[in-house]
Amino acid sequence: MCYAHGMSVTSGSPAIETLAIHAGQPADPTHGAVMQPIVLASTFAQPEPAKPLRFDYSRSGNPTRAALEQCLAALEGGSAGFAFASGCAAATTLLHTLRPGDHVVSGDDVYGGTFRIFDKVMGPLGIAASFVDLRQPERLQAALTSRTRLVWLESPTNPLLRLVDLRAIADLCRGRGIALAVDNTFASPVLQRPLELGATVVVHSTTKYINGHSDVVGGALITSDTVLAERLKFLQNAIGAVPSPMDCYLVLRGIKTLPLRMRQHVAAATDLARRLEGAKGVRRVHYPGLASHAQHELSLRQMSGGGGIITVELDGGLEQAKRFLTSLRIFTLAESLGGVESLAEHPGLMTHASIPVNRRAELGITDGLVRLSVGLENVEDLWNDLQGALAAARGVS
Ligand code: P1T
Repeated sequence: MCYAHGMSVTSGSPAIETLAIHAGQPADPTHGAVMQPIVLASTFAQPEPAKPLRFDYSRSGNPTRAALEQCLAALEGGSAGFAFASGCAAATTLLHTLRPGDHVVSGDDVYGGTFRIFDKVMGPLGIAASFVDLRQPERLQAALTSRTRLVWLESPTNPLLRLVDLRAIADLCRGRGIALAVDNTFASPVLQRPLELGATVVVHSTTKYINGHSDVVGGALITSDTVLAERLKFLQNAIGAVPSPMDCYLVLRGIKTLPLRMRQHVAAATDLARRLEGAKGVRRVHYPGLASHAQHELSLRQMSGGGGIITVELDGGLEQAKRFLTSLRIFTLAESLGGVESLAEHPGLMTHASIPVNRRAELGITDGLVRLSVGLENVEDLWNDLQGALAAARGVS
């Protein structure tokens, strides 16, 4: 496969740093432009009726989107990638491979918007979902029915950063002919590659680390299953929730620094998680890279770093959490994660508000829980910001 002009790779695959910059992006053959052109055309001239060249209409396929899709496939080690207008659009398109009467087992700790798709969009269409704590793979076995067609999970999970043993779950699924979808948004392909561990399809909100600059909403699906890839290609075009060429370009540009960014996100989050563990006003720190994380050993086995998100249970309740969040000066109080700038949010009131309150309580999404997305600012500045907000939460100003 040729990754770039003059760079033909015949043996072995280049490392992820090289793929991030070159995969799917050979120099433009017309002008030699080294950056991918943004092809805004909605339609393409055809030499004969119904005999297009490579592209005919930009919902079906577009050169800038194709470059992004090839790059995403290479990063995840898949053979086909599909880009969407959002992570939710990617999820909904994948779920349209199912039929009424089919059953999905989903991890119980997932993004609130994903829960809402299962609960309020796919449920009424006759596709039932069970929500299961997949930290113990045996629980999956108990939840399967003769109609289960798909297992869906996040690892690390949003917002509690729990892990699922991907290889163990993949083995259970494969034995029964059930597809496994892994939402790899929190880890990114730099820290975890689910297809290599046996997943059927990887899901991304490219809005997050993949783009990394909080200026695009996007999503992706990546697979090596050729039958599923054919179906996804059909559904991507038929449903039409595709991203604009401009957004595809921005995501491609963001990807070029993904490996570099992830290394710094992990280094800073590990440092801050350790400091937060001993800090006044902090009840508990959830971070897979900490030795105190219940699944730290699994994180060492299936990830190459604990990620850039830290979830913290503060002493006290909603009032303390609100004081903490509104006292931050460098962390911005906002939904989303994975950008160069640090963000903080309250899962119970914000990203996971669509999950019923009793289910949130069962999961451990408490009033005092806050989620931090550690950005690329100076770590001492971030620590000072957190210390100031912790003091404010305790009523010390
Ligand atoms: O926002 P969108 O691009 O549609 O992606 C949805 C999505 C899918 N999967 C995971 C793990 C996610 O975290 C998200 C979006 N999450 C947030 C906006 C958030 O702040 O958690």
